[in-house]
Order: sequence, then C-alpha cells, then structure tokens
Amino acid sequence: MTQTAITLAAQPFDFSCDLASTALVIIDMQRDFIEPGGFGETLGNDVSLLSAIVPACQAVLSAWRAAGGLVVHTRESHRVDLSDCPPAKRNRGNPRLRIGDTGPMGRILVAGEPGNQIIPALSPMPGEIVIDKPGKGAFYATPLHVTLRKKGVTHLIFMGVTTEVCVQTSMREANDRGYDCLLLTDCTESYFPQFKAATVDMIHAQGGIVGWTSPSQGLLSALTPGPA
Ligand code: C5J
Repeated sequence: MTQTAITLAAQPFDFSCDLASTALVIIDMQRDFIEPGGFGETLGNDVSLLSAIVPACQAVLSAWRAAGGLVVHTRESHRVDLSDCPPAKRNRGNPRLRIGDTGPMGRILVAGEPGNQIIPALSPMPGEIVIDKPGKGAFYATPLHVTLRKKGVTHLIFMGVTTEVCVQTSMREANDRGYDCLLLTDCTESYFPQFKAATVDMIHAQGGIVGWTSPSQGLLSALTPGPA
C-alpha cells in the first residue's frame, strides 16, 4: 500500500499516522451487547445507548475501507466447552444468565451463536481480521499482536463497546505493546455515560498516558479530503 499520511486534531495534541501502518480496531460490536433482547439487556442495561453509535461507526468503517485501510474486528467469545472461561468470570455477581447459558440469542458469549455475531451493519468483509477474545482485552490469549507485527502495524484507531471495559482494556494492552492508539469518541459507548466520560479523560490525561482521543470527523476529513 502507498504511504498516506494522516494528521488530525486530537487530545492531548495532534495524532499522526500513516494509513499503511495503521489498523482500525472495532471492539465487540456484537448483537448480544447492542441489540434489544441480548445479553446486555438481560443484565438490566439500556442497549439503545450503544446502538446510537452505529451510524458513526459505519461512516468511519466505510471511509476506512474505501481508503484501503486494514480492519480488525473483535468478539468477546468463548469456546463451546467454556474451557477458556474461568469460573471467576462465569460466576461473578451470581447473574441470572451466565456465560454459556442459553439466552434470547443462543448461548451467551459462545462462539458461533447468533448473539455472538457482529451486528449486520458492521459485518466483517472477506479478508478483514476477526479476533475471538476470551478476555476483555483484545491481546490476551489471542494472535492479535503477532498478526499486527507481521503486517507492520504501529498505530491503532479504536471504536466499539464498552468504552471502559473492553475498549479501554484493549487500548491499555496495545499501549504497553508499543502501539500509538487513538479512540474515536463518538464511535464508542458505555451503558454508563459517566464511565465513558471518565475513560476518555483518563486515556488522554498526563500527556496521553494511554493514547489520543478525538471525534471521528477529523479522521473522516483526513480520509476524504475535499477539492483543493
Ligand atoms: C463487557 C465489553 N462490558 N465488550 N464487554 O463485558 O465491553
């Protein structure tokens, strides 16, 4: 891929990357977290908060694809025998429905089940990377780091849910592995708005201790420049 420099206004200062060495990472935009009747709703959450970001995510994904950028999708997903789901994760909080139980969209957070799929609006295209992750972070017990290293990726742009859980954990894991990371603030959401706000603040605090944050408009403008 040819080099395409991207610079956009962000917090705590401008974010620069090159399209050829940057991946768009879309965290856990799965039916079970986002659609009514899924696992997220059975936990008592208002899933409309999360579904509200889908149009903004679609706009970025389609501009990124049109520019020829690398796309990574993740799913929080366990093996059918739950051998990768520690009892501490399954049992904590004594939920009405545990991981592996049958919920409204099939077995909860189990690979291959309807609720475990990425929502149709953001479905992976052939050739895009799909990472099934048993933890909150996208790097724990997955081939993601090796895959990105092989492709020469140094910068990551994050979207997805939930901001303070799987998105933040993945960004911190990426930061510790040496990636420069940007979070698109209108393309991520939490069931708890105050947690999203706090997470965005803590990511770019202290000179970008985890990375950068910005609304998606700056990236969209950089990807689709108007006539000179
Ligand atoms: C959660 C996630 N919240 N994808 N998963 O359990 O953030």
